[in-house]
Amino acid sequence: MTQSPGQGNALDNLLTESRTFPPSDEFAAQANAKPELYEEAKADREAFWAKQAERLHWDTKWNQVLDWSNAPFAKWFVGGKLNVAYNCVDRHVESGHGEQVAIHWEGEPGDSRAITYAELQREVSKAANALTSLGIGAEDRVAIYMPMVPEAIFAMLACARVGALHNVVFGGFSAEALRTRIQDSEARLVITTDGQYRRGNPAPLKPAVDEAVAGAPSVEKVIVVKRTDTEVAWTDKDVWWHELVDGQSDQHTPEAFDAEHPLFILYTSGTTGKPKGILHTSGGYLTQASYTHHNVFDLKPDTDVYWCTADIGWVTGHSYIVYGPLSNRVTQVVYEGTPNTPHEGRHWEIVQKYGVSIYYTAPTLIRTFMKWGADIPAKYDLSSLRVLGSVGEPINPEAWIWYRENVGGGKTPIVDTWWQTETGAIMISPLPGVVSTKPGSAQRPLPGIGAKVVNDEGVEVPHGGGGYLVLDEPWPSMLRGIWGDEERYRDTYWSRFADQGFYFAGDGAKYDSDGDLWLLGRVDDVMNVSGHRISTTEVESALVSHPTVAEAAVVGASDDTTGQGIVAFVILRGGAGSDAGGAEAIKALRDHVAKEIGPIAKPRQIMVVPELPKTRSGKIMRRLLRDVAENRAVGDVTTLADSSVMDLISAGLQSGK
Ligand code: 6R9
Repeated sequence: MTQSPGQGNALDNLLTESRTFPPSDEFAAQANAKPELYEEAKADREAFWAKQAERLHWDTKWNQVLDWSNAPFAKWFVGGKLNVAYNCVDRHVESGHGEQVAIHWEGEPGDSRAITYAELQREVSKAANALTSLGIGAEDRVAIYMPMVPEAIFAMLACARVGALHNVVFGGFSAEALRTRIQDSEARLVITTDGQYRRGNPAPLKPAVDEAVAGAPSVEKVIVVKRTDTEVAWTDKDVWWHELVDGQSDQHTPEAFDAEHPLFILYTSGTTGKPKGILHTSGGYLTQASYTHHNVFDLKPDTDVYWCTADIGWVTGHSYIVYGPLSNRVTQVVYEGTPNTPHEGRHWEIVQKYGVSIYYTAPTLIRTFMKWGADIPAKYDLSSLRVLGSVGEPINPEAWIWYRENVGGGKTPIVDTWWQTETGAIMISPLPGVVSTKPGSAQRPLPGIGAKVVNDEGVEVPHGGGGYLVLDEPWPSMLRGIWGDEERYRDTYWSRFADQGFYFAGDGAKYDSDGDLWLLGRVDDVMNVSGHRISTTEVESALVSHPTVAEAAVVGASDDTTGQGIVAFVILRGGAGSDAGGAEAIKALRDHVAKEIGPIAKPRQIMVVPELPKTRSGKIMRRLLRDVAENRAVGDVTTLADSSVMDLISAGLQSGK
């Protein structure tokens, strides 16, 4: 492995975790998931997935479950036709649930809106008609750059309805990051808002779109939702959402598309500076999103209130706010803002207000709640909660136990769900009511999914040993490629274990002696900061694009709250003034990274150094820099071209330069 696991040695020690929490008889008796699912899937995987696909409404049934003849390009439910938006909205209205609340939307300033399935159907239909009026149809790309407002969900579903691909870009990304994503996907339309609420204040959003669109000639129109009512500059491409959409007919007949019709592109960091446009399609993706949401969260559509705290800018928002939950006729909370606005009990206040019963969040937030103190959740009535979920990075057992005790009242199952933008839906997770949960372990591949831990040669590692996580069977919601880059798709995921035909996930993993799976963090140059994937190269390119920087090396160092924190080592250009490396210069660099990528990529720490440790072939030895960043004794330096470099670096840091 080229990189040690995200949580360093801590996780190794915790692998001896032996506490387990069996489901109560009461929970098991009512659980959606039954133990037989594992057997059923093992007996006939394709028949199993075909049965799961029956959860959806198909206009035309498929004639082949899986076509893997052109591997690694899969086709699932070949010949089938469906409309994804119809499955998430209309069919629930048609089955008599039009008055059920689909979305309890909670704005950061305290405004709220309850949207029923009937209303959702009208809003999505109007938005779909608006897209059609702009000439947007099947196969067109639409970039969505919005905060968590209901229109963002309407927009995604409207795209799905007319067969256009959405490319949602997280609202925290910079203009530059937005521009490259618009350009790579050649989006014809951008949907955005005037501004967004962040930590109690309105912040402008549209200026970033203006800047991005100025450098992205494919964009013909920009639809702007009025959210904060901040004044915005106006160009002749711009049109207000309320002027374009509100007057449209609320009737729209959905068209059935092929099961393999592309649904969306979502960019994620890889090991190079250029983000990858992960492509997902319709039938297989929706099948697995729906199946996993039903079984992993045990959703009961008539009684549960579900809340996934992700942003729609990430894959978790796509699969577990929009497609999985809505296909299952969820009633869910969607919250616009930050967890400590206006106070640190905001999430628990919302749980109490809506009677949330299923809550799905990220370890980084759980650790933040821990820091804020157990007395905060203790002030609220959280007795409605019955299932808790975790996603985005390994959850350390302490955080897991804290979550169960202080949020779950010491009784709720916790589902630690491993998956990726590329896998489209959950792959590894305990099934609540079936599996005895174990703090810190994602435990086992879901029924229908195959996962192995292998060594460099692709040979399975015996239980107890660490290795690479691979997926050894195609799955319905797997990515269908990287937008516009077939070679990169093969190289990144399928070349490492080409002989075995395994998908290489990029994570280290280990099965313990009980056969439970532990995820040990990335094994490539991808960092995981608060559950967000950021590549070291991306941050390095941003740093060296600043005029004062000659060279930069970036590592992810263990961080108690964010999992990993970004630590940058920079060599400044000779000409940089005498205060080089001073607080101001460093602030300028951090701001520069925020401008190039987004605030989430701001280094936690920037160290100015005279040299970087390199091998004779010129490769930066990040392992040694990580030792420095994590305050450890520096490891083996014998492969360095100049072994005195590490002394220079350490001496410079100690003297405070
Ligand atoms: C859904 C999502 C994927 C990477 C993945 C892994 C890490 C996600 C995890 C987990 C340990 C879990 N990851 N869930 N690691 N336990 N339950 O996060 O997608 O943003 O693409 O990140 O996140 O390293 O490879 P994405």
